[in-house]
Amino acid sequence: MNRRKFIEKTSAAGLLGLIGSHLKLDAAPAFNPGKKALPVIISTWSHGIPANKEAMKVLNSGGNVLDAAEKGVMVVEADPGNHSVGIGGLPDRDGYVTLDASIIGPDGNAGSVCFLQNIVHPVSVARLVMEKTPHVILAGEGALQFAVESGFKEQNLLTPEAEKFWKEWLKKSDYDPVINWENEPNKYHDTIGLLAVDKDGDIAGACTTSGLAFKMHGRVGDSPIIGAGLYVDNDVGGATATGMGELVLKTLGSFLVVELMRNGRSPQQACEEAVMRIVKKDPESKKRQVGYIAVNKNGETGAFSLQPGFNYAVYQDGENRMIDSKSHY
Ligand code: SD4
Repeated sequence: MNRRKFIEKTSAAGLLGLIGSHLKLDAAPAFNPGKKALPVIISTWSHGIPANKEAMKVLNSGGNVLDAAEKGVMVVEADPGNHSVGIGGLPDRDGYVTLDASIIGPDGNAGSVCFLQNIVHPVSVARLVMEKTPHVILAGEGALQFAVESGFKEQNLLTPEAEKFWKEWLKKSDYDPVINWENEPNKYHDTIGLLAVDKDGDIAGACTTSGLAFKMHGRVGDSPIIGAGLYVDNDVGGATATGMGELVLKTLGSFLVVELMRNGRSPQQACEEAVMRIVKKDPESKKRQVGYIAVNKNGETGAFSLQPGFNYAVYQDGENRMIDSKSHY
């Protein structure tokens, strides 16, 4: 064996050994379809309550889990009083409302749109990208063109109230996303990410947002990036993220959470470990917020955030309720 071949062989073997010892790739959690925990819907922030309600209604009326995820988040997209998703979302620093959304079904198919303007329901455009095109992501003008060709109506998404917030912000134009802007009533950013598991343990997820308020024109966050803001593997579970998308993007957070569950972590442990990855790698973590929620195929749920103040809604066993997430700092 020449030297090069030897190095190739030994490094491949080393790599396999490493994978073997650290990642049990097929170790999905045991699935018990009889369990009372199913169906379950989990979603981010208090707008999760009406979203969960709609998603559960879809499941209870015989709809499939993908419809449940889409219809659930559409409630929030259509609410002009919500300034972080769909119509009424806060604009970028130049005054444009630009939306990001993604969706993943139990078959592992995924679709997303980013930097999309003038369409109230980006999640439904993302679903059509998934179902009607050979692609996963459409962006900007092309996404809008596809939406219009598919029958979506264009509409101005900048409501007078959102415009007022923007004009207020323009006075200082100081862009530094601070922790838990989310909690100021009627302001700023809270993405809706929703995960649904039906009674058979099939999983779908959706995530939709106007992104960070007053972001740079053209900025795309984590929410439309499969594996960052949203990930589902029907053998294991699903995860979705909210908060400062840049920190989620750099650690591919939702994919990480799902892979950790695949390797035996509970949803709670997986969310905690993914947040700790950010803490370890990113000095920004001290000043920013990120929250993850997760569910596994058995209907167990979990959540964790960098900072206090993150909450989420869980609809399970007949009850739709808010839970305060634990946090690192
Ligand atoms: C983003 N993750 O665009 C989104 C914003 C968000 O709660 O989740 N806010 O970075």
